Amino acid sequence: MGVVNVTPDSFSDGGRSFAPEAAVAHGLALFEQGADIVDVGGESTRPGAVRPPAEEELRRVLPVVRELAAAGGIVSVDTMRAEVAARALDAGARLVNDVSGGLADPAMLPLMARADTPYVLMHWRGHAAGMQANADYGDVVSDVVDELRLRIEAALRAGIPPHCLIVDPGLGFAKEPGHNWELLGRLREVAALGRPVLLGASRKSFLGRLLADPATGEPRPAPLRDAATTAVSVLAAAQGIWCLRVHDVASTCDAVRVTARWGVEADTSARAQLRRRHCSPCP
Ligand code: PMM
Repeated sequence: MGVVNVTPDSFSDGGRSFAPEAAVAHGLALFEQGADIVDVGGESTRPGAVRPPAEEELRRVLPVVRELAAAGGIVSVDTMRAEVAARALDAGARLVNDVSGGLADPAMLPLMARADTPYVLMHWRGHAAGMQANADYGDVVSDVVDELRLRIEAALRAGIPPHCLIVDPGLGFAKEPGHNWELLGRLREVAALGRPVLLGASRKSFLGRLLADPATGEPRPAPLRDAATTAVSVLAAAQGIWCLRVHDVASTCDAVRVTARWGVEADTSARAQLRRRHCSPCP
């Protein structure tokens, strides 16, 4: 899954795709590089970010979703708002990536029950403005898995078919670096929820901290974290993670192909799995 952030303030790509034409061109390039899915988002979720109004989010994402879907690719919309998800689905999106796991907007789960479309439930403990204050865990992996299980149950109660549900441990969302590493080291416990797992480690600050300049202690800047992201992609693919959400699609595609050829259980085609597990029973 390649990332297109149609935001002026994303930490990872600094607003490079803020203009719709630039965002569309970037999304097409990601498909060209091998992305099975392109994820279009209009709200920055970096720690401390202020939410745009819904109208602004719609203005950012809809033209980009429409054009990328018209070009024939599988487009995902990264939104916590049911209204944005509904309009994006009408514009051709085929997957909804909700970083709040249905918690931010009470209309989201009922919408997804009607839509019968793949839906990513991410582990979430509050909006970006204050989320790092919620990075308080006993055992982070058990806590995240328990909280994700509650979200799966809520989604099923709302009528979302089980085959549409994908889970994500939400690296960097109300997590300190050590929490992210613990989750990565124990991904199999997340996979044991029995749903496909999506992982978003790309360029995140825990990688920047790991790679900090030894002289100054300054974290490695976001655009220089792609090799580390690729390493995460290899290790995650080797554990059968269903989908990797990344900025540098080309290097992750290569990494996943090497992992698969090595003989571990990676599946190089998220598209095939998406069809098999989700899209074929969904309209
Ligand atoms: N991370 C970001 C945004 N959306 N969606 C999912 N499912 N998982 C993530 O980890 C995730 C996400 C923030 O990163 P960005 O600014 O690079 O988009």
